[in-house]
Amino acid sequence: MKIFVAGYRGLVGSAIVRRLQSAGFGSQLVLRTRAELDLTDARAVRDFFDAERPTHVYLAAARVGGILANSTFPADFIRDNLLIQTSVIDAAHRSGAEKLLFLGSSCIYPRLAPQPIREDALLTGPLEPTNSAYAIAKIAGLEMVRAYRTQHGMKAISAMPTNLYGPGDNFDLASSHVLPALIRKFVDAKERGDDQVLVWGTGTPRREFLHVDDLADACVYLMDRYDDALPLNIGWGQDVSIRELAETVRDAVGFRGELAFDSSKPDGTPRKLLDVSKMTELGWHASIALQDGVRATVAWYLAHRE
Ligand code: GFB
Repeated sequence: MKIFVAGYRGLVGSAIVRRLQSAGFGSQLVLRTRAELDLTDARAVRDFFDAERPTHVYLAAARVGGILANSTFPADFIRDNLLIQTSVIDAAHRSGAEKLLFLGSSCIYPRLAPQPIREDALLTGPLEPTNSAYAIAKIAGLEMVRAYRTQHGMKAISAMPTNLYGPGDNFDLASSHVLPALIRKFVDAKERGDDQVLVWGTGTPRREFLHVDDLADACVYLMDRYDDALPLNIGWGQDVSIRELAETVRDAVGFRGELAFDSSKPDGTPRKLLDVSKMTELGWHASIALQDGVRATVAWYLAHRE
């Protein structure tokens, strides 16, 4: 077995590598940095797969970002994701890889999908405009997985993670997702002695958060046990409002000031909670509760922010 984790320096890829290493697969990993292998370069990706012939592929490489980055740079999000996933899925097929796991995202479901969102809600309604370019690229990836299964008999599967967080996340305020942004804002505010922290939007949107180590565990579980065209939701099973999330982060950081809301910033989709009953039926469930995961991620940030 030779395992290629594409995007191994990112939030998801690094968690998958940690999970595989702890399961004793460390010596079977083949990893490349972006400088060593540009995954948007189809020729380079073909050459890499022909030379290394990985048997198992975790496609965790993607251009990702929070609501502001997605709405400011939609061209980069659609271009890079289409190129990365097309290059990797096609090269894996041509070089005879035994199994590939592709990662979608909960934001590819319709903006107003019934909650909790079932897998069959895909392509049943209009998308959330703040991330439609990213979503359409990811939907193309899901369809590509389905098409390569049908036409080529490729053992390719897709998983749909909810909003993720954890060690190795992006804490840059302009491009990050809400959870790392709030950790940074509360830590900075506490250290500066500020009396309030500004939270984007109204605080009313609801999101579900999954620790990335739970996602990595689910990915390895599916690689071993699942081989079907249906993409599977992976989530925690409960959501919180952005206000509740901010209070959780505030308490984990130990900031004593107030929350203020900047309603000039977009709320995005009003609610995003995945129906995880299919994963539950398969015997998998997440285990890291939000309070524990946030506390651990605050500690990680304080130790690694330099
Ligand atoms: O995490 P986030 O950027 O992305 O924002 P989405 C979630 C909610 O948190 C929005 C609010 O309502 C934001 O307005 N929020 C509050 C903040 N304060 C902040 C802050 O300081 N920074 C950020 N970033 N948000 C993303 C998609 O949507 O979901 C991506 O754009 C991706 O495509 C990801 O799929 C999972 O949950 O709205």
